[in-house]
Amino acid sequence: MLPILYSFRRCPYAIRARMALKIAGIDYGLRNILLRDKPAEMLQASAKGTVPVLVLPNNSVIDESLDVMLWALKQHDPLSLLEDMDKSLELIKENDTGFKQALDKYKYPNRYAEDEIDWQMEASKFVYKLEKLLSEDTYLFASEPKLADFAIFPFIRQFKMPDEQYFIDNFPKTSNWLDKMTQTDIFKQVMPKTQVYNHSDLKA
Ligand SMILES: N[C@@H](CCC(=O)N[C@@H](CS)C(=O)NCC(=O)O)C(=O)O
Repeated sequence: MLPILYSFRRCPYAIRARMALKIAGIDYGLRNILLRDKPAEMLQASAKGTVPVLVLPNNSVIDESLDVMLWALKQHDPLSLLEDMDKSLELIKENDTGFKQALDKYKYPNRYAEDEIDWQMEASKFVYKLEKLLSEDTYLFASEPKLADFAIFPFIRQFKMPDEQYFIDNFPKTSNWLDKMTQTDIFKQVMPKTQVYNHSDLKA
């Protein structure tokens, strides 16, 4: 029996989980879901209702994307992504907390219109940090990508979207890094549109 992954194609957390499983060479049954219509089986496995959720053949459940990455890579880490992991974990924590909050507000400005805060500027603080790291080496911590590169770039892909020119002009190194990460075969292999679980008529 294969593990089952509940996933949503564009979700940056689900993308990082799918990539780690792919890199580790772990096969799984993909259940591509709609966030607005979550399958009961998924909510039964993890009541918090976020993707990704990985259900293992022994029925244990991993419902945090970083835990899915670590679980997969601890079994097989052919790209040595876990090398020097503490630095990666610290940066990922920053990505998943302050940056992610600012990113959501930057992406959906109308929802936060009454705010006085410039969310583009708030989110940019973290991206400036990446820009600095990427001016010292090709990837965040080394000349090859590590855990942090794979865990963080799906979020920077979202940061680029509201104002591509702003991103390219202000963060040339990060922009170049993002291009490299999105051009990898691994990313392309985990991004195709697939049939939505329990919606045989729908692809997403
Ligand atoms: N901390 C969780 C966050 C996962 C998360 O928030 N995923 C979003 C989609 S990108 C989600 O499922 N949101 C629930 C919803 O929109 O209903 C993780 O790392 O796995």
